[in-house]
Amino acid sequence: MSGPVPEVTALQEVYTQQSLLEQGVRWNKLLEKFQSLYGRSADFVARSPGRVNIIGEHIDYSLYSCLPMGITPDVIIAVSTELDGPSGDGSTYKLKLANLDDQRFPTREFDVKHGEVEIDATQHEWTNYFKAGLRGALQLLKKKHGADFKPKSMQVLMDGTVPAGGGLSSSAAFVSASALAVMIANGEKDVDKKDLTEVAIVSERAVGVNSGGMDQSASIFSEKDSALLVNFWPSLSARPVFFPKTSPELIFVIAQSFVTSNKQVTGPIHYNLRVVECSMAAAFLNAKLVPGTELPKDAGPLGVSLRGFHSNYFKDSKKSSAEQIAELIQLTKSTLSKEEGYTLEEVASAVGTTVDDIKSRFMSSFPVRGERFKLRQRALHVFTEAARVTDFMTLLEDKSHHTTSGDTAAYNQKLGDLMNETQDSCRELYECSCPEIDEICKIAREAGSYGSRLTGAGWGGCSVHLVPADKVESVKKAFHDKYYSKRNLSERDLEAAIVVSRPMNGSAVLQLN
Ligand code: NG1
Ligand code: MG
Repeated sequence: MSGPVPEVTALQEVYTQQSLLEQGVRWNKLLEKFQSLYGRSADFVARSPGRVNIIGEHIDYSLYSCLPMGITPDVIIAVSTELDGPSGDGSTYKLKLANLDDQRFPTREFDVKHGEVEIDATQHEWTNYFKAGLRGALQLLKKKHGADFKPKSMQVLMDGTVPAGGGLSSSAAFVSASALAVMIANGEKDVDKKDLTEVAIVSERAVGVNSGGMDQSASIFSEKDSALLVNFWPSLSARPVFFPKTSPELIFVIAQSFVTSNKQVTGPIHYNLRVVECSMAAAFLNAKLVPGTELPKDAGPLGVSLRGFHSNYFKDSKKSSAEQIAELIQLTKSTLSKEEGYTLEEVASAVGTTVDDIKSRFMSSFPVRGERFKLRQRALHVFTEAARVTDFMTLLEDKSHHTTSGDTAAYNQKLGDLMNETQDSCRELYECSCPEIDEICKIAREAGSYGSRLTGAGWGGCSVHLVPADKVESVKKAFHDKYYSKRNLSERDLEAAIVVSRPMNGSAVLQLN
């Protein structure tokens, strides 16, 4: 389902009827402020939304499929390019970056020399995300147009409504919208969604996170009224997946925990460490179970993945993918037997190499800290989660449920059970939940949610709940009574605490003149 990022002419094409008024006010504010800030009107606005992941958590960077959907909160970037063309020889051009929320995100100006964008990932600075998208887009443009390519100067004003550090992928929305804005500003027509996604995935790694590709795919490819199955193996592809029209309708309720996990800070002991553990597990299993073979090089952040080991192990096998995964779960239990985790020395000896080699292969691109690497638990999470995604998809695509008759409650509960199992696995095996998220899930289930779990990286952030339409109000009330009212939250936080979003469109461009 590739093709160009759509150009829209009206906000109706981007948002739901219910949110139009509010979004109209917001877009007008953006365009008016643009005019007053830069003394001219914007040429276009690029938009990319956040996402919620329904199932398939922490397996994208192991190159297993996941099932996210685009949501209403998004990043919108207004741009003009006409003024301040490139300097005399075209080697330097100027960027002005402002944010509607200029208290929290102060305006910056910088020069880009010879198309090189410097990013200091050690600084937690909001414009880094724009620069990441800029760098990726410029690389692509240079590749396409050759050495003569001269980027345009840009004036930029952005606004983001995806809560930062909240698991709804504010970063990917920002990077994807930025890369798109740079492509359009430089005259690209019909920006290909797959090219843009690949640029955004690689770009985001420049900000210091070893991320997989789920968020950028969801932000760019999503379509109204459907979830998105994102496959990473053997290469990136995505397709819409429709939920059965059950009665009462199934709704996704997204609830913030207000525990903020900042990957730039906690990456070395959380996110980036998990990426390393999964890649080490792949190398370990490969060395033990397919000795004498190399792990195939692939698009994972560290160049090898559990999915790569999977295909190496089952080369030419006739078994179904469900049988393969079931076997991998058993093999992981017997091969990676140490519950307490492995030291670097143990990993090196199993792989048949030195500690230095392991460090340079797995621990040199991003800082990680760890004494023992829990390869067994991480691999078991990945394989069982991959199986749950398949089971979830099988349920969704079982046409007998695409009617309003039949035992919908039992069917819905099956979907919910899979989400609940994901939460258990994230808590026990992947250790990426936190007590607050566990509590929110319990509150929701007691109030009528079929399935409740963390969404996104975890260690705080957001949770997602599968709720029948007639229980949405009681679930929301339970969150307020039993969780939010016990915390000291600002008006603004409370407003953003719960999002009830339908699946929304991905990236789009609104041309203004
Ligand atoms: P968040 O933290 O929600 O943006 C991260 C990764 C995803 C994926 C999920 C876990 C980034 C940009 N995104 O999402 O690729 O691995 O965690 O499933 O790092
Ligand atoms: Mg993110």
